[in-house]
Amino acid sequence: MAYETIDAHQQDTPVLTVELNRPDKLNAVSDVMLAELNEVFKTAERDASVRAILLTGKGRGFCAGQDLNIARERKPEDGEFSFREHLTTTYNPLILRMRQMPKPIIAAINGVAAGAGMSIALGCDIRIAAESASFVQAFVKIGLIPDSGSTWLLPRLIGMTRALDLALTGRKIGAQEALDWGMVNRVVPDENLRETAWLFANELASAPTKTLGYIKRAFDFAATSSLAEVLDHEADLQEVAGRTADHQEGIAAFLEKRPPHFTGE
Ligand code: LHQ
Repeated sequence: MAYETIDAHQQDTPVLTVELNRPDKLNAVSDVMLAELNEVFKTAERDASVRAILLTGKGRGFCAGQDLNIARERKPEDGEFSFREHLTTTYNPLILRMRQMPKPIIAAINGVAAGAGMSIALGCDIRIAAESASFVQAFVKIGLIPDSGSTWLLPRLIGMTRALDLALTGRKIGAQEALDWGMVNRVVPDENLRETAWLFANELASAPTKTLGYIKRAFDFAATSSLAEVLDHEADLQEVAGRTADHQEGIAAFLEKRPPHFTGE
């Protein structure tokens, strides 16, 4: 399917690559981009041939957050625009869809990730950053609070002390600091980003896909539940993971001393 603000491609591979495609604006988010991202993730969720998603940006930015040219035209004081309505119908479903996606999403962060663009990066499961990548909780600079899940995701990744530092000051941090703080999984030279992220995505795409989905679900559930609830939830999910063909294959491969061939079933 042809999109206007993103580029999605998957050729003879279980990895769907999604590129944000407004490079002149550092891939700032428009309403069309929000609709297209929601659509591409919805389609990927249902498409069994997709077993991992690689998200990156074209040009020198990953994503600069909400397009401020569009934001300037909006007049909330006239009742013509509601931040609440906008968020609950566009960004929020997108972030929820990413967190609930039963397949891994790998971000290849090629440049700046600012505002909601940083939230989108945080909504991914694995973050591989180029050395020149940077992160900005830009919201406060324009008098807004962090949205699109940043208040939930950021402290869970880097702790409350550092999350509040970034959110209150809006200061930019580089890839190495993000790595030291546990916000990204790896930092690689700019020229190696695509290759590294691609290999990572392919490795995850050959894993037991359904189980990866259950693992994501288990961790997100655990983030807001008691130990007793989590133990019960783990037992429920293990009940289904234990009935997958990939579980049988994993055991057989181990006992037969050969690499497993997981099919995602
Ligand atoms: C942009 C943008 C941009 C348009 C760079 N828009 N053009 C908000 C409102 C409503 C509802 C929902 O949620 C939200 C959530 C949010 O995301 S709020 C936060 C919005 N984002 C920002 O405030 C970030 C604004 N951008 C920046 O601070 C800088 O551009 C960063 C730090 C991202 C990058 O700085 P530089 O590397 O120095 O690049 P630059 O500033 O020169 O930008 C390059 C071009 O991209 C430039 O256009 P031009 O025509 O002059 O070359 C910028 O105007 C454009 N651009 N971000 N968000």
